[in-house]
Amino acid sequence: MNIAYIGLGSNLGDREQYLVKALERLEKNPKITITKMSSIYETFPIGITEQPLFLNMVIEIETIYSPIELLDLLQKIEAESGRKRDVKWGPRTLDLDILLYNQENMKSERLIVPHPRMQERGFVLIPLYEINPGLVETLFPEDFEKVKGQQVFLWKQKNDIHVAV
Ligand code: GSY
Repeated sequence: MNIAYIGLGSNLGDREQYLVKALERLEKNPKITITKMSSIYETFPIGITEQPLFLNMVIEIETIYSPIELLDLLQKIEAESGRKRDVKWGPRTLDLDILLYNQENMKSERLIVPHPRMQERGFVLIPLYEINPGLVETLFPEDFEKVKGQQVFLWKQKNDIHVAV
């Protein structure tokens, strides 16, 4: 069984519903089990800063999908949310990023793992720390100290997130 970490984000429309629907979609897939889920954080946009605030969270999954199969599924779920890939770094209904896949390093045109910018992003490292502090301390000790200063605010505790399965 493979262990992967996925970052979820939304900054358009009913942001929480986009995250919850994506969780439900993943949980219903027989080839995926969500094993850990962070709280939801409200975060200031990185990249294009003149856009709405994001909701972000991170999950750990077990899966028999290969990385590319998992990417295909995540892109399908993004498309189902109505996401359009027109503005790079721009607002989106749903963003699903593979952050880590086992301890693998891979680089192809479609996918780089570990995610190449994850260590600069408080909206990734802070929820990841919540679900696996040892992993963050081992892989990104100095980065984690730096991103703590970014504007990432607890928005909903994980126990209050209701996912229908
Ligand atoms: O790469 C994910 C999309 N994204 C985000 C995001 O999810 N959260 C925040 N805070 N800023 C972002 N900028 C981009 S692009």
